[in-house]
Amino acid sequence: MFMKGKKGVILGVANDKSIAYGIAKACAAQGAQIAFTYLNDSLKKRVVPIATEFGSENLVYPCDVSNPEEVKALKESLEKDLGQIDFIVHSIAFAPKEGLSGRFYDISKEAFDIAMDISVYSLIEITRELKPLLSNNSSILTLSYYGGVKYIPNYNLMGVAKAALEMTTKYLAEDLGRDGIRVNAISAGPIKTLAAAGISDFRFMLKWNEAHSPLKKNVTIDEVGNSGMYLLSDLSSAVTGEIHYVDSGFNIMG
Ligand code: 0WD
Repeated sequence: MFMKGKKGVILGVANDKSIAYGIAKACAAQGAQIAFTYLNDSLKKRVVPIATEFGSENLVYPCDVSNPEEVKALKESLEKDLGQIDFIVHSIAFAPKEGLSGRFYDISKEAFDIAMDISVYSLIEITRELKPLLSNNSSILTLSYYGGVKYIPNYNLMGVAKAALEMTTKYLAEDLGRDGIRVNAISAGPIKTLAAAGISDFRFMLKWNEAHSPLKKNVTIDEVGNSGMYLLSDLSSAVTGEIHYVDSGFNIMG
């Protein structure tokens, strides 16, 4: 029971295919108490049964990270219902469709701002707003992708956002280390989720990764979940500022 006695919040469950769901499953199996958030009312219908599955039916809150009031309200609710927390999972990203295909130089400032706000700035904002609740032995985890390091066809605007997210992880790790807060990212291999459906030719990405990774397979949300649990637990107590690849080894290939 590596998460026994730990309480935390997971942002970014859209359904039971979400990476955040895999992380919740692994943490709950190790004894964690988990609060969940949902983006809007249509996702609420999906998230409430998932929270119930983990005994968290009374710990489900709205939080659209592009709305600072909802982030502040989340802090108030968590404080009231959980008090101190030990972990945060930020499993959120969004880019307008125009940023995920076509010519890169065509990206509008509006699309750029939206992608950076929801996929990057939200990690800073969530961290700042929830920091008063974090214990001095706590862990924050976000999700990245290799398209933030190397060119990946069609990943375009999200690639730029993931590069910024990875550096945000490192600067936050330095800043919060003195408070006993660790900040890490998992760079996951491609997985068929709602968010992935927005990326053109995603099926080709899956096939390519399977064929060209050392393990010759794609990764599952359970595998990302287990690695996430490690980074959220005391098993990784000396690990911070790390971008941990869970990608069947794809990133080492030339
Ligand atoms: O191949 C993949 N699926 C990979 C995903 C490989 C590597 C990394 N990732 C990343 C994504 O970029 C994202 O950061 O993992 C994270 C989770 O993505 P996911 O599990 O693949 O996708 P999904 O199940 O769709 O969850 C992402 C959720 C949203 O879902 P939808 O599909 O409704 O956009 O992010 C949430 C929302 O629930 N989200 C927001 N939450 C709060 N406020 C917002 C927002 N403004 N926008 C999106």
